[in-house]
Amino acid sequence: MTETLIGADAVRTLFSRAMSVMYRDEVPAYGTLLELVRQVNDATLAAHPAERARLEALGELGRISEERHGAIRLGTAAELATMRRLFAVMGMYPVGYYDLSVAGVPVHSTAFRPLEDEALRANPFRVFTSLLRLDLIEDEALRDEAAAVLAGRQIFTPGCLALIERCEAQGGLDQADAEAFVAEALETFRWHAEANVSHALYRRLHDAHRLVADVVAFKGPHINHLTPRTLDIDAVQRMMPEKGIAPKAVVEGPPSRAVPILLRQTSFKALEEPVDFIADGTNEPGRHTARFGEIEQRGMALTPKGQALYDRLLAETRAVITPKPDGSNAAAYMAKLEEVFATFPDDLDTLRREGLGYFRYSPTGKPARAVDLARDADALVAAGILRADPIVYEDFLPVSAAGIFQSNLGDDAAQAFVATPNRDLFETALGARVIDLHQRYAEAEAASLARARAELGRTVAA
Ligand code: OOG
Ligand code: NI
Repeated sequence: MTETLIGADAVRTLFSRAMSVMYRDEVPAYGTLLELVRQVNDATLAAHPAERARLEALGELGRISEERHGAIRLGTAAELATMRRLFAVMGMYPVGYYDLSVAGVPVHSTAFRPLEDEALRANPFRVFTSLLRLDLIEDEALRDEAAAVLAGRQIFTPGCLALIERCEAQGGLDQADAEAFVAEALETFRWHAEANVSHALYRRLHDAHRLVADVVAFKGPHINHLTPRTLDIDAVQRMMPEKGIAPKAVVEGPPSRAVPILLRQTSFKALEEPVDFIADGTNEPGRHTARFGEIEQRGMALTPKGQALYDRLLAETRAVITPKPDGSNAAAYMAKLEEVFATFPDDLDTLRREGLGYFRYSPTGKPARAVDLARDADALVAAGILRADPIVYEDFLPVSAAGIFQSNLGDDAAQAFVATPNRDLFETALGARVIDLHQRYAEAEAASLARARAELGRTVAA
């Protein structure tokens, strides 16, 4: 029996491909974005043969333009707890806690993603998953009504729940079950044009916060965007209008640099879509704005020290200028961002020696002597005995996520909430602790160094 199980990485790949097909079908503009990304990636690879060779060596060339993440928003603790089990079937685990209340969005979030290098290499697909915080909505009557609507919905099919249980019981799924599981799971992430509430209730939810309406008014947590990887995010941002799609005002995250750090993201603005609201007798037509397409470009993961520097420089930039949703100060914002970030070291050597980024160490092949084994990593790199390659950031950035949320919730002024991170509440809902992201990178770095040293030890002895 067990030898027929196909492994979580394979299930995840079936899932991410099926989601892509479904979403292109649901949101045609997303298909246009994918085409543009492919075009820009091809042109970038043609212009940079060394980068092409590097990606080929990593085995990444074939799926360069495939989706790297998507996002959903859930309504209840029970939904989040079951979603954790659903993602575990695909080898995706909750990493990081993101409090978005600071940015005027009444949710807190995690990202379900693969953990191990090998799994990330096989398919890095992640899902940024937010849980609505009704506790941040002031109107108590509305809060109760919303909670009652959410309590009455079931976002998972019976077939999906049965296959999650089977996977948990036998430690995996075989090919046929995996295909059935993906088909059942898609039902949860599909768009439902029929709302779960009346138009009147939708409007009240919407007035409390657009996001509340997006979560409460529908039958399920429709996937609200997918995100392929681009090799040149500035080019895609520039070219979107030529393809008839409207980009958000600015690229989120750090500016363009010689050594990319963390994560840069941009999206096209969410589309207005027809919705049928519940009415006595007949349906009442209306509209809702939620779904969009995004692109991402990832760089090096930063240590807590590097992350603190990033946070400080971003805050410094935004204290002077914050991007306006209409794009009118976009160029001035990007110029200021570059100016302020000029103090962030931008070469691998300095980033490593100052402890700002995480690195993966490996022997260069240059023979080491017995005395070398006692030297620290920096000395071994300086001596040409070890090489240090940056570790890619696999997670998200709260300020960027808030920017993505805001630009896709309509461009009204951001609502203010008191910042009330509540990780305990989130973890109680999840039914598990979220994994510490810095710890993952630190462990990966330490493990690579231990392996590299062991290898040097063997060559010295030999
Ligand atoms: C999630 C927004 C966050 C990202 O890439 O930072 C996100 C949402 O809009 O639900 O996906
Ligand atoms: Ni996203």
